[in-house]
Amino acid sequence: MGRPVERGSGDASGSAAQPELPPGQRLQRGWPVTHYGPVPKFRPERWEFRVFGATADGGKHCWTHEEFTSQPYTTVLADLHCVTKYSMLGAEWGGIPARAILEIAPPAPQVTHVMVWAEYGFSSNLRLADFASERTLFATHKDGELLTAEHGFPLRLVVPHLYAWKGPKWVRGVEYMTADRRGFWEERGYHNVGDPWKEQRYSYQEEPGDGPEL
Ligand SMILES: Nc1nc2c(c(=O)[nH]1)N[C@H]1C(S)=C(S)[C@@H](COP(=O)(O)O)O[C@H]1N2
Ligand SMILES: [Mo]
Repeated sequence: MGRPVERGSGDASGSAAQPELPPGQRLQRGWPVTHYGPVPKFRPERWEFRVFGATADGGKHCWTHEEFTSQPYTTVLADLHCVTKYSMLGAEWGGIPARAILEIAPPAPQVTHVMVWAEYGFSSNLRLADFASERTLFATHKDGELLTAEHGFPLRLVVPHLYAWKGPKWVRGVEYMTADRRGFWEERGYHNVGDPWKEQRYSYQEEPGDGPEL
């Protein structure tokens, strides 16, 4: 689901291949900047990445910027779908897989969700399975280049199978949770799960089990 497919093949036969755009999305050329609030200034000496909450060992795990970014680097090819209806296709994101963090700082067995925290208290909640997807990445690069400040430098989360607001820019940590709680946009009318292929845009579309009561 949600993987980029080959484009421009001129195949108009109506095959059953996955369409390249989720329903209701239009193609965006270039890379716009979309976020709430100001762009934070990166101060390496004050930056740390924290994993806290219901960890397996009950403790907090912290990394400096240098420690975090010296972990094994991988790339993931993924599209970005903004809930405001544009999609940017075929970006190559580079960084550290979320799974690596789950391995180094494992969650307690009761953990079902995570809250991903960013600068200025921005947050987004994810089901543990979405966070643990092998394509979920803490990105430092796009198309081989370091992220720019407005696109989330030094670190942003990319969750390829969900709308882009599920991927905070300027990430600073992850909270392991034993129950679901809404993040910043999820508290403000956006869908708790946010699957673009199911067009889960707004919280009024939620079905029982999709999220905590509003
Ligand atoms: N910290 C933070 N991250 C954020 C947001 C935000 O408001 N704050 N907006 C999200 C939304 S709605 C989108 S579409 C993408 C946009 O990423 P871009 O500006 O790099 O295109 O960032 C996401 N990450
Ligand atoms: Mo967005």
